Amino acid sequence: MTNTPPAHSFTQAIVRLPAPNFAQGLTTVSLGVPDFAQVLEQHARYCEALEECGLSLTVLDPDPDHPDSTFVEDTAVLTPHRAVITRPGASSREGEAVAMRTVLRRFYPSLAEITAPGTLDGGDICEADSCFFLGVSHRTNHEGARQLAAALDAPSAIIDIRSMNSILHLKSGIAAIGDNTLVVLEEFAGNDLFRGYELIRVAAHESYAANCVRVNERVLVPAGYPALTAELESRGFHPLLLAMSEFQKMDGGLSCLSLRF
Ligand code: CIR
Repeated sequence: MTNTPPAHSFTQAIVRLPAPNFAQGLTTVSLGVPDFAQVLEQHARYCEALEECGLSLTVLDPDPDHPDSTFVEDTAVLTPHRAVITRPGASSREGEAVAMRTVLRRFYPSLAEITAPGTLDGGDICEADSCFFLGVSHRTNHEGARQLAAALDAPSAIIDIRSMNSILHLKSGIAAIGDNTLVVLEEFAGNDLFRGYELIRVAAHESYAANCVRVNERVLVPAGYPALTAELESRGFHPLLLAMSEFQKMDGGLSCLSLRF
């Protein structure tokens, strides 16, 4: 039997530096135009935090042909044994996955790929302790989810978020933080799929913080969300707070800024 480490146990991460035209990426929110100097600062601090968590980073060059390309998580789904290159649901982002294929070949002997008519963004895939939750969204379709489920060869369940206008991806509203615990928006709390998990509910006014990320012994949490931070601490987790204001303006959260493996 293969000895599988916990889903939050990582040694490496891939990140991509933001391109100067970062503000020309896609967004559904009206929080203003990102300030590029702050974008770079917040990204640099994010990278430092991953290193503090014990990860070795592969830092990719900025790609101005793809202003959303710093959100690398959407281009692949990685487990210790498998790498699946996605086919992002936004056509402006398709080339990002093509570029990631070359990078991942350095780390994985073989790569699976989502193919047309499937579409899938990594942000829709949440690996919980014993199951992958596959979000069907305005980016990920049923065919993409079906192909991924087949490639992962692990238990999985679909969660359709297309009627939830408040989130772009499944992981904008759910985080699996290990120890059988999920951080969830209220809207998800009653879902039968989550019955066996400890749930930490995120209050509506802190909804952005639902996208937090367990990395080894720490949980990366966006700065400015004291209720969730205190709840995590009270349950024995160790939050590491990071300023995310400029990425939030482009619908990005903590998980999307890296591919961890
Ligand atoms: C997009 O709309 O595709 C980007 N501006 C944000 C992607 C965020 N990715 C993620 O949550 N996994």
